[in-house]
Formats: sequence, structure tokens, C-alpha cells
Amino acid sequence: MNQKIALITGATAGIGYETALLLAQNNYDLILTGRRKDRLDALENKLKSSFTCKIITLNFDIRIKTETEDALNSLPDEWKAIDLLLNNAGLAAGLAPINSADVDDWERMIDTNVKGLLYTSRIVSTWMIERQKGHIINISSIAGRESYPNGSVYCGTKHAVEAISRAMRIELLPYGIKVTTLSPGAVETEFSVVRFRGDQERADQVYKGFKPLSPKDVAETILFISSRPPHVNIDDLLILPTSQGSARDIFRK
Ligand code: NDP
Ligand code: 8X3
Repeated sequence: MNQKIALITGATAGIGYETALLLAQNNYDLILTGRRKDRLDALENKLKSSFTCKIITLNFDIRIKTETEDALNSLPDEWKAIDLLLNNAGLAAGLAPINSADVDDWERMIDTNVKGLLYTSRIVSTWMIERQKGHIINISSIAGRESYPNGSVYCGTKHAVEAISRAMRIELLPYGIKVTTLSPGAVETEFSVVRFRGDQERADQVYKGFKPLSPKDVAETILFISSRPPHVNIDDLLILPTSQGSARDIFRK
């Protein structure tokens, strides 16, 4: 085994995928999760052919409590010594006002972004408490600090992540466990394609006329956060593209 173990939820795309690549280069063994098994297998092969790290992939839907519990509890004991948990799996579904938004979209966002994060954190924090060490990084969003029209529930889920994160931070203080809230602005990933149900043209409009963050920019920030000395915790960090000043203020040329 390498010296450190990281568990990344939602490693099949975007921020989670890039973070897996970067942590593999930085002496982490990795537990990688997601629903798309073909992508998990491809990532595992890529990492194993390029780096010396060990990999376990767990293919489950984080919205389903029993699937999440069974997958995590199936880990061999030596893999439960997780140093870094990146609660990253998440999505926005739709962009619509309160009176006409799709209720199923609300369920997907709440179940993934809030309940999935909670199911995972409950189990992994128990293991961290036993070892009196660990670091949990919760991916929130600028939408966790501001609300924008037609995004009530996505913004609501990310505000919940911020609140949960702050409480976790205090609850886990006695055990020396670090908790960080990391809130990105616009990052060009599959996020908008998912939000607009596969409409690539509409997704492209989101990033038009300015340079958004890349998932690698966020991965590098995660590596920085996770490599601070034991007495330093990056508590709460907002990272935005230079052209973005708030959730709704993006300077486009
Ligand atoms: P992507 O769509 O590129 O990646 C999302 C990841 O989450 C995928 O690996 C996906 O895996 C996983 N995921 C989604 N739903 C589930 C589920 N039910 N069970 C298990 N895994 C799931 O988006 P990003 O990389 O951009 O998003 C990562 C995080 O960053 C999210 O929490 C998002 O809210 C947040 N964020 C994104 C921003 C952006 O502008 N892109 C800005 C701020 C925050 P699979 O589909 O294989 O299950
Ligand atoms: C993703 C960024 O502004 O689309 O969390 O909500 S935003």
C-alpha cells in the first residue's frame, strides 16, 4: 500500500476524475466510486498503467442508502483506514422556477447532494474517529453561498452542504479530524450537460465568452488543501474563475 488512502465519490467524470489522477501521482491509494462501471474500469486501468498506486472501485448509486452502506462496508479492513474523504458526487438537475420545476429533479438533487454525502460521511467518519485522524473535504459550490433564480433546490442542497460541513467540523474537533468546505464557481465538466439532460449546445452556452475553471484547477486546490501540515485546516474556500464575481456576475467577451 502507498502511505495514504483517499476515497473519492463521483470519480467517473469532472472534478472527481481529475482529482483521482492527481492524487494517484501524489502517493495516494484510491477508492473510487460512481454509477458508470465502464468509466470506473477505464480509470482504474489508466491509473494502474501509469502509477504505482493501488485502486479499489465501488460501483453504486449514492442515493441508495443500502447500496452505499454495503459498498463501503465491503472494503477490506486495511482499506477502511481512509485518510481523505472527498465528498464530491453531485449534480444539478434542471433550471426552473418553484412553481413548474420537476419534482423528480428535486428528489435527485436532494438524494445525491445531501443524503448521499450524509450516508458516506456517517460511515467513513466512524472509521476516522477510531484512528483519531482523517480529513473530509465536502464539495459545495458558490450556489451554497448565494441563491439564484430557477436554482432554488440546487442552491438549497449546497447551502445544506455548507451547514452540515460547519457542524461536522465542530463535532469532529476532539478527534483531530479536519473538515473543509470547498466551493467552486463555474467549472467546465459534465455538470451542465447533466443539468440540461444531455443538451450539449445549451451546456456550451454556460461557458461561452469567458474562461471557466477546469476540473484540474479544482483538483490542484484539493491537493493543496489535503497536503497542509497536521496543525493547519483550510476551513472554507471559494474558488472562482477570474471572470466570475458572483453566481450571476460573469464578465463575458
Ligand atoms: P460531473 O457531472 O462531471 O461529475 C459528477 C460526478 O458525480 C460523476 O462522477 C457522477 O458519476 C457522480 N454522481 C452523480 N450522481 C451520482 C449518484 N447518484 N451516485 C454516485 N455518483 C454520482 O460534475 P462535476 O465534476 O462538475 O461535479 C462534482 C461536484 O462539484 C458536484 O457536487 C457539483 O455539484 C460540484 N460543483 C460543480 C461545479 C461546476 O460548475 N461544474 C461548481 C461547483 C460545484 P456517475 O454518473 O458515474 O454516477
Ligand atoms: C455549480 C455552479 O453556479 O451553476 O455549482 O450553481 S452554479
